[in-house]
Amino acid sequence: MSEPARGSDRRRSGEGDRERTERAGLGDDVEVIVVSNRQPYRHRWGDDGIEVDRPTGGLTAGLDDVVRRIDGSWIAWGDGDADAEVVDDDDRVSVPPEASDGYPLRRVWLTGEQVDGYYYGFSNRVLWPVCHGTLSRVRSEGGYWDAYRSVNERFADAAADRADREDVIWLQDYHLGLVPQLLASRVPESVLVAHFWHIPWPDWDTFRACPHGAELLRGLVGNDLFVVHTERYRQHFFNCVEAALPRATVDRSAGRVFHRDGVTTVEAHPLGVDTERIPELSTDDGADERWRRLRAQYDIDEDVSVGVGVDRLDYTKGIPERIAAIERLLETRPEWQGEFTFVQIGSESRSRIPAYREVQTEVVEAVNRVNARFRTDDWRPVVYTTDRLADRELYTLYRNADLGVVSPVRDGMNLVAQEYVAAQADGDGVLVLSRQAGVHDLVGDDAVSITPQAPDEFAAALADALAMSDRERRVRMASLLDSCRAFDIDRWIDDVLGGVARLREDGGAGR
Ligand code: ADQ
Repeated sequence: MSEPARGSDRRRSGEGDRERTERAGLGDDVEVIVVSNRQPYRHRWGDDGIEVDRPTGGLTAGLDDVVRRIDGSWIAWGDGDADAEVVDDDDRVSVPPEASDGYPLRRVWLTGEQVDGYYYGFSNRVLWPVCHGTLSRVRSEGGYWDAYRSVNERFADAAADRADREDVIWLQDYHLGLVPQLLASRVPESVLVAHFWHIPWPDWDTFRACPHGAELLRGLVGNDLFVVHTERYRQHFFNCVEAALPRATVDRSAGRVFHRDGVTTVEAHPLGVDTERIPELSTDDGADERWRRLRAQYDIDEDVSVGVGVDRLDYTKGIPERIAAIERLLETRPEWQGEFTFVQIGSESRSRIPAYREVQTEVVEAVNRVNARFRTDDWRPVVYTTDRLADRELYTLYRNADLGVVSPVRDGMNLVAQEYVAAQADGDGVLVLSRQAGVHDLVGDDAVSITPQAPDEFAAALADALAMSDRERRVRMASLLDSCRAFDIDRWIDDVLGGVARLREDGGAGR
């Protein structure tokens, strides 16, 4: 498999469409190198040889398209069992597979022990629960931190190997918190380092429970630009830096942290979805037929109202709370029995961690309980599947669902809420949304707001949403659509890359 020329070689040959880097003001001689734990494409052995799949998640799909358009490159953990079969001598493969205008994906290999300590350990048993404020779930075993550090070194080496001149290294998420600091001694000062943190940044009173918290913060202030979803997270980050790094100074009006090794600019840019592509797919020629098939597959009667939830099976997503609220709705408002079906799509996630296996069991038990209580011969209140839906099917389901129910107990942003809104080409769906999701800051009370841990209030909100007049549905949805379009994925990319470009104009890296 041949790899496309490195950015600068392409630039010399005049190839490539650098529209977005140029638009952001980065110039056409800059390569954006995305670095993330999860890769956009994975090669696996299937029945007929090597197959390619795409991990679940809106972010990798959105960024993949961008990296392609800007002739960037990507570095990520090669976690597919056939990944090593398709790379070249430098561990790179061109993706998307078969595309003539692909970009290089460099795979970083990790041992089972590293994955246990870095991914299932420090990232997902320490940082994830700390940042979501679920401190009782934090488990810090010996070896987690060392594995996190050594894997971060592997990623920093891979990024440094690729970056030169004025390139931009764009790190994604909490798995790579030490990479920025580690890059300082590995890349020239002219290379800019930016980092997007996809999960909440908690207040200091929560973050101070984080083992190695100060070291993590020192890692992150190695960035030239650190970006979170919301202003609240940004203020929390400043509070944590002030409390944990006594020698750092925060200038809130300038949005900067000054520290021993330089300056870090901190910005808030909410991540959005592709508000053009989603309605296109939810209304294309095959959409009606797809909806008929989905209804048959999930046994949804033609006349019932439909609600939908789509989540990774994570304890932060509030899925058992959602099912409990549906149970309360059917109990207290029996007129909805036989008239409302809720479709819950869940995708398995991090199952090696006990808390994740527990939530999977809890969801199945809750669904069985509600169905056993209320189902009739020709109606089932909750349909539950762990199928992975293709985009067209997912968006068709959203479009035809009367309610989109998003009820995390804590969530950095939540793309499902925005996907549901974007798919409402008919303008008449209702979004029921937890106040504890970052996206609530964006759309506010145009959604029907709920607190997931309050089942009576949640059930009453579901009833209100189901009974809402057509006029009110349309007014609210129009406003929700405006918010999601204003903060779509293109805006996010322009804002983050624009932030990098402003730093460059101001004199380059802060390190
Ligand atoms: P997540 O918590 O993984 O990521 P979330 O915002 O909930 O992300 O989005 C999940 C994505 O996976 C959505 O695009 C959804 O459509 C898709 N998905 C899930 N199950 C699916 C299935 N079975 N079939 C098809 N698609 C499925 C983190 C943070 C979030 C933040 C995102 C982006 O936790 O708060 O919004 O990053 O920054």
